Amino acid sequence: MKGIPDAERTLVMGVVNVTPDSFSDGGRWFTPSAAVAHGLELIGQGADLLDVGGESTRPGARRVPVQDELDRVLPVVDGLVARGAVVSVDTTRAVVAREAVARGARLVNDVSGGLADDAMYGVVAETGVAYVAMHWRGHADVMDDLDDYDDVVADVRRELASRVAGLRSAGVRDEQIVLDPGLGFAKAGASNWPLLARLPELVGDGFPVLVGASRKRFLGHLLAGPGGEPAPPLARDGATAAVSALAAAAGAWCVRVHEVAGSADAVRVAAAWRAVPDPGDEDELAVDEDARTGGSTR
Ligand code: PMM
Repeated sequence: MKGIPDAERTLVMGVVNVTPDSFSDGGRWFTPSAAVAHGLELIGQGADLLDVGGESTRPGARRVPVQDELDRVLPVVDGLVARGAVVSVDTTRAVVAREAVARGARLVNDVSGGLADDAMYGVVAETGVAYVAMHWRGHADVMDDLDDYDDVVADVRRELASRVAGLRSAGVRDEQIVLDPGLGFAKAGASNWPLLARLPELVGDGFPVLVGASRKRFLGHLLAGPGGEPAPPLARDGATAAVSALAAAAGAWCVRVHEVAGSADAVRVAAAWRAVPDPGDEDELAVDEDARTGGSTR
């Protein structure tokens, strides 16, 4: 099946990191069977799709050899696809994307937006797979030094627009493209909040938007204890769910989270919130009244 998965509400993507060192859940689901079991558990908690990744993007992380990434990711993609899950592969490598798509992955989630591998756009064009282009400026070992913006929202939108131009010229269709502001990637703490608060600007650019705030450092700093020490990753899930609600209310297509249950509730709250018609909009109210009465009141 092709195309970007869709629903009436914002989707919830559950994270399945098959890595020994991801910043919030490294090593917990490192064997294929543990990772598949974890993915199925996330579906039970309300995940609409699962993002399988074999390379940590934790700040400072070193690159993983390509064969190790393939060995980590492919058995998990196989196991989850066989159980009917909608699978996304979190990779910056064209060869990993190609193999995962051949095994049934429906989405390629590329945190580098294609900048890490020249062959990526060609694979996306050729396979017709849905593709997340995240805002990125460099690999994890250098990204903390690349946080220099005039206006972080305008700069991120402009850089994402250039990713879109590259995708189009490689033959990728607009219907395949999802954009992501890349929270925490070459973004110091304070740079993340404008990207969230001004999310409607990115949504307004016309592509589905994915938001990945889950357990990130800027939430740890927000929730710092009295001595200023950041809240640990596992203590950031309430704040993550709050971001999910607000992002969904702002029109995000999907939220990417480690703890699914809270965000599954949050996106439903946002959908109910958004479904209430604006009393200032008479056309919308009339349509709503028609829907309730079968159009018999006029
Ligand atoms: N963040 C991480 C990994 N993959 N993908 C997208 N599209 N957006 C993100 O914000 C994102 C991502 C880092 O978090 P992890 O190490 O906990 O998976």
